[in-house]
Amino acid sequence: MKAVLALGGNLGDRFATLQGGLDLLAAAPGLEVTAVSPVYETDPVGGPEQGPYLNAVVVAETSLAPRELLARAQETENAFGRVRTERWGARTLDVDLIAVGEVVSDDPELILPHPRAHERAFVLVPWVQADPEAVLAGRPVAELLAGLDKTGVRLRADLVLREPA
Ligand code: PH2
Ligand code: MG
Ligand code: MG
Repeated sequence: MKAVLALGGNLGDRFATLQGGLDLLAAAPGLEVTAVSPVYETDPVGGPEQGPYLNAVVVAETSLAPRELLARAQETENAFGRVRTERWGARTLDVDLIAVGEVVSDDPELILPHPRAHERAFVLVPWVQADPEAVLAGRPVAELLAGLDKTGVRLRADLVLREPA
């Protein structure tokens, strides 16, 4: 199945953390990274006053079940010192599952597709760069993006993630 993961963080060495998170995810058995988006610097959406994020999207081919993927994502966050305090607060690394194949889940621990992805330019802008054909819940991501404000999402062409071997 194809899995789409969104990475973001706004504390510490943000770019090193994104690269480290990507490398750690890619090291998981049963997950092969097939595309990595450019890196974007993004204004924080929601939550308390906080600094700008770096965001990127990773597309992978996986044989892992959604629950196992979620566990890998959370281990990766923990490995980079993620501390959960306030909802939508500042963090070193956030790894969100955006979509896993065509799986639809309303389990409160893992809602798929991600319930807010369709309205988040900081997810959809990098995603469509990694996969121009991307579809979210039956709608082309490029089309979803046409209706969103993208002013808070800026390409950081100077920061390029290395695709894991
Ligand atoms: N993540 C959030 C809340 N707000 N804003 C930006 N720009 N990027 C994020 O990754 C982000 C956010 C909760 O996960
Ligand atoms: Mg998130
Ligand atoms: Mg998260």
